[in-house]
Amino acid sequence: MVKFVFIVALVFIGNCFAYPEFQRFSQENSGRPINCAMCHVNGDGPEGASRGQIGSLTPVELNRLNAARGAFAPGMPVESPILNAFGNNIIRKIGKTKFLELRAHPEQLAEAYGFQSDLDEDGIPDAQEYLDGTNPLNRSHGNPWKLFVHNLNQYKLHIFLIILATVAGFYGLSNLLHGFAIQAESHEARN
Ligand SMILES: [Ca+2]
Repeated sequence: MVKFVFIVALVFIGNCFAYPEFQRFSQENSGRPINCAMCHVNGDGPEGASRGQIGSLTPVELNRLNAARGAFAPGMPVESPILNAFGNNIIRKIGKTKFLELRAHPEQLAEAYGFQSDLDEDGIPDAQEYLDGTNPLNRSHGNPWKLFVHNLNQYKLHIFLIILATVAGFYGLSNLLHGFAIQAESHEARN
């Protein structure tokens, strides 16, 4: 019996409450370890009494939780206190009904959510971060190449100015040295 409980506990450790399908998909698709913090406030999921978990909610927050749980259609105001900005956005955009349907097809969540929203403004859409297994709320967490390209685009004016200043610096220095050489030559010629 103890062994059985232990095995069951092992199976459920790391799963996010009732919807582990999305976590599992993101993890398998990306090869990265995903914890519940991709969509929830608390990295250990919503069950418990810590911050962002059901046991810690005030009556006002419980009302918000119930309202979010009843947001079956897309476009409803959703502010669940156990979900983070990405989690709330998912329910807001596609509605709870569609979300529950997608449990059987977690690979379709990105398409249903759309690729317009980029909550952490790192240039990688939230939906892509779900597929890549990176944190959609952490702008320094993303596919390194995509982050590099985004930063390059964002700072291209700075980079251009640095190159310009460097080239101008070398040009000025070589002209200065050239000027010294002419002066030295004419001084030698006079003597
Ligand atoms: Ca992003």
